[in-house]
Amino acid sequence: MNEITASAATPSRDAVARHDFAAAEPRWQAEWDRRGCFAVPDVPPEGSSKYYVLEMFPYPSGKIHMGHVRNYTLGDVVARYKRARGHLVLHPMGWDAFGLPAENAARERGVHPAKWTYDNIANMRAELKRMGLSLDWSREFATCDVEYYGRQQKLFLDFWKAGLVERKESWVNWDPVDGTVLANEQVIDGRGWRSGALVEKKKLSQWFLSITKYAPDLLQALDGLDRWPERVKLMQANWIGRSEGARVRFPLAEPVAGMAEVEVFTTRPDTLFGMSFLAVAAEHPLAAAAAARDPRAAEFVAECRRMGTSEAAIEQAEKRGFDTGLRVAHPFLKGVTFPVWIANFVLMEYGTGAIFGCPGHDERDHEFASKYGLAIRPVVLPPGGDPAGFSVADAAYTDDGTIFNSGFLDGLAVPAAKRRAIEALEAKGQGTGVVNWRLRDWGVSRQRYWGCPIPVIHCEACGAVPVPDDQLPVKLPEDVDFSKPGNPLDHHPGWKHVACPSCGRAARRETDTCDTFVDSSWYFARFCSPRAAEPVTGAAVDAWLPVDQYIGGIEHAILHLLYSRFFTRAMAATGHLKLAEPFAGLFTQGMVQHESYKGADGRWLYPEEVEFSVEGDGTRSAVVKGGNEPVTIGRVEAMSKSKRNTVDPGAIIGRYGADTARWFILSDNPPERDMEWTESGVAGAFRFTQRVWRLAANALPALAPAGAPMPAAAGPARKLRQVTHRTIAAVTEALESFAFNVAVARIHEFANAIAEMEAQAAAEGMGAARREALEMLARLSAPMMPHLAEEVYALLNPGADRLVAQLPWPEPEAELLRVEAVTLAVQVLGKLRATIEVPAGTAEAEIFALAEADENVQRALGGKPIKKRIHVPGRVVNFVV
Ligand code: ANZ
Ligand code: ZN
Repeated sequence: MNEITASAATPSRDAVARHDFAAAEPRWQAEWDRRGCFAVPDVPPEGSSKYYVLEMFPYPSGKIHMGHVRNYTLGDVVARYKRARGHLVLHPMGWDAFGLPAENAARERGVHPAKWTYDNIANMRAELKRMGLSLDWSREFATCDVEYYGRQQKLFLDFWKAGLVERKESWVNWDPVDGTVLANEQVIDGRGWRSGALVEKKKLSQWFLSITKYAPDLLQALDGLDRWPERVKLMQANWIGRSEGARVRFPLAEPVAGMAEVEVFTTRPDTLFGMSFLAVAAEHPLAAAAAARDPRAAEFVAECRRMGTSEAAIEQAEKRGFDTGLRVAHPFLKGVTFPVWIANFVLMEYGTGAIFGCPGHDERDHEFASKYGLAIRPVVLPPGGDPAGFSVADAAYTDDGTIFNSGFLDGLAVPAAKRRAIEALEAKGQGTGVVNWRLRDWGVSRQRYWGCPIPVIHCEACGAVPVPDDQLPVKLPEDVDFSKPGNPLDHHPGWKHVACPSCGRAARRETDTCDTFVDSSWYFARFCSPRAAEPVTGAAVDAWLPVDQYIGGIEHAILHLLYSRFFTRAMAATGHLKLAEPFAGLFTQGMVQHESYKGADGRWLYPEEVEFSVEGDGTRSAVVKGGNEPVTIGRVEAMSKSKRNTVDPGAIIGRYGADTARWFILSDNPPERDMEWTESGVAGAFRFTQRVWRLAANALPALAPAGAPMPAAAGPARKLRQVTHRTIAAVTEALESFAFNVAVARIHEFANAIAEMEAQAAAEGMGAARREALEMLARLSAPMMPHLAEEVYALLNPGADRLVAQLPWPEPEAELLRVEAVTLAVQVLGKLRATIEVPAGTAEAEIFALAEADENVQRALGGKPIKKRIHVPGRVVNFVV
């Protein structure tokens, strides 16, 4: 078994002068494949140590970009390293394949979304394969495969049974032209991002996943994620947004439309005496009541509906309001009432959709009160402040302090005043202390074709009925018409008309499909047994999950990761999984950047359209290739299609090979930081691949046979062995800590050291030491440059039965790591006078004696008595006289 083929193991001898990557890379890829180096079983055998490394799967947009190259190279380094360390590594790949671009392609170019998507996948799969990633391709799937989304429908129904799915009415952004709901991000200046139509706020019945049920746990469990970046945990915590406060009920001076009171949510019940108004959201029932009585109120409400609705948009928009003329009574001040406003900065979806305004101590309220001439009454005094002179004219005071102007709360610190105010409200039956969460339930309904159909049938008699198991999967119809606006599933002639599974009467299929974030919330679990009949197989997920190392972009720090954490919990609640946290380790990579270029008329230019020249003083200038139109060299920024500062990975790999692209993308900066892609950088990486090849090829005739005894005596050969083993230790440490750029730097130094030793090729034992060094050069580079590593290793070991991809990670010999001598700087009064070399482990007293005995030191001391001796081990000795 696993016999080696001559073609794979023995690079052509003619190629000694140059590493022929174009021939070598596909050859090694085929060989890894043939030997099944990266395939793992669904259930790891007893006693194996599993490691699951996963990169966020790509959206099949058509071509891979440099962000993918960086992401998948990082993951591949981890996978190859962990495999060499003896782990059974699960490293799969798939496609996050549903989504709007496929539908846009259908509308704009008449190509079916399925064809567009699967063609793109074929293209991108080929590109990824050229990168030489150590993936188990047998596990590949796309979320638009019915084998995947059918199982997702099963999960949806299981969640429903477990009380984790709800159908509720909610306010949505409705694009009347496209006939669809828009996400907040898709509303730009109040208009639909595609249609440009004025967006309406509309109440719609939608499907929701009950993520809020897990809000406390999702927050608390962040503490246990010790291999996640702090930044990501903080973003999640803010998104979940736990705040402690109170709900306070304000009686209306006179009841309206059957309402006698308004309830607000506040985190600052301590500031109740600083109240000057109450405000409700435009969608609040009280606003509706006011609108029914007053056309101007109705006009204001309508205007608010047309506004951009994202929280960020509201935060930035000018604060605007309308005084309804209604008034509420203060809970503690007898006979005092305040006006009720409708305000655009109050969100219906948060708290109760109503607030009490305290302009002295809240920024938004301050801005609002200043604009409308409402009272500003300070009630929190900063530490050391003067109650008579303190005012909040320019800005609200939002920090801690002592309460004043506040009756029974006077003199209390803010936290104590909060508790006291809540007690008083509870005693009067006008409020309660509560914990509020910013997190909302997850609305998953989308009025689109290219998504996972929500497996529900609506019956006039029975209501919403789950699609029975034996009718799953609910397949997307293929014959769809994109010429009309709106959801093609909705105006498909036949698809939605079905019999009610419960009473048999004519009923209607749900035509909403799932938010694509649902698809990406459990794919990591499906990878464990991708062909299973059930969504997941217990034995597979129990063994493989959690993902040990997840790698992806920071743009997914909130939604994708939070949804996946929720899904894992929901799948545990429905018996599919046994764990809560899907990703034990998370790494977020930086972006790939490039200079940007503009032509004389300001149009963006691709890097390959530009020709550079360097002046005598080193300044660079550029013109458009093949002419003399001047080019402005712009900032280095994230690669983007709109600025055309992109470089096509396919072209780079074609020109320099995959190893070069991988090596360069790892070399420049720590992986968590942004890195700049430069032509000179790639060219340098390419030269390095050739250099490694030449070092090995040139040394070949002088090397001892494999297995020859290693030199023991001191001398150049032993020195080389020390360098080799120190490099093994250093590269290992760098790979363990994700410092891949450091690993690259150490390997560069190692190559330099090997080259410097070429002059001493004839020294005793050098044949064996050099063989070892070159083999290690190959093996240590293998996670980063896997093809070159195989090529060099095979050159050194023709006919070897194992590939580098199958070899264990090298261990350094402790004896060769030992530091034998230490060089110390010797100072007198802080001034360098000599350097001495002492054997490692020399006692301090002896070090002082040796330092003092040095001729130059003696001269500097000039016979004066030494007052103080200082020794910084390994670095410096200083004498004070
Ligand atoms: C009175 C008050 C006085 C407030 C004060 C703050 C400072 P977090 O921490 O994010 O939970 N608020 C409550 N519901 C709101 C809504 N639906 N839309 C807009 N704002 C709302 O914020 C809670 C605070 O945000 C609440 O506390 C409330 O204003 C406001 F000196 O109540 B506060
Ligand atoms: Zn029915």
